[in-house]
Amino acid sequence: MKQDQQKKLAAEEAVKWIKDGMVVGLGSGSTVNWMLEKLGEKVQQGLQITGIPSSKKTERLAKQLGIPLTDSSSVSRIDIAIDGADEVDRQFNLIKGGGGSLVREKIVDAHATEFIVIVDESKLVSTLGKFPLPVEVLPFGWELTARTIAELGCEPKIRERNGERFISDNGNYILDCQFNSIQNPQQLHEQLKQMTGVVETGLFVQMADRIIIGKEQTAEEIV
Ligand code: ABF
Repeated sequence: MKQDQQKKLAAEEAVKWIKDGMVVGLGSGSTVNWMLEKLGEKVQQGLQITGIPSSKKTERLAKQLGIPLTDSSSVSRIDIAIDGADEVDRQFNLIKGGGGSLVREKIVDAHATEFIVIVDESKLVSTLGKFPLPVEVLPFGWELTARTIAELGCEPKIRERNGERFISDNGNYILDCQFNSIQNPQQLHEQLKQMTGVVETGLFVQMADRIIIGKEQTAEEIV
């Protein structure tokens, strides 16, 4: 399948940036899963790294693949983080959080010396916002928080999975906020972050150092 092949190409290109001795932030999502497969092969061939998973799903898969792991409390640095995204623009802004792990992803990605994003070409957009922006909120008073967020011009929807309310790895809820077109990602992020009850937004504003896009036959960096 074309999209899967593109994800695989981007993922395998990103693994080339991982060197012996590195502490590696491991993102989440299907593109990252391809990266973990490749990284697992390199570890079997002798690559010495330590991974920090940004979600319980990633932790389970990394363990199955024999990737040595540690947790965030026992490292003083993250050399490189590799993560997926739901939308990327050419100004290196991202929407993330479709998988529900945006808070831990942002912690890992923000503290990495080098943050590399891997996506298939369907994720590249001229303006962020077609993908509903995930916002992690505290459960207490979430309806009031949602009402305040709606005043910014969206209709927040509480995320559910299999008819149940989605609970993040941090025990919070996620509101998916359809803005359609986000003209100023930094401003919107700041407006949301200062709202009582908001934990974090899925806007990763100019955090990425490299964005690798999987195409038909190759993987290319946005420049
Ligand atoms: C994760 O990767 C999430 O932030 C984002 O939603 C997801 C993208 O999923 P996929 O790689 O499966 O398209 O980092």
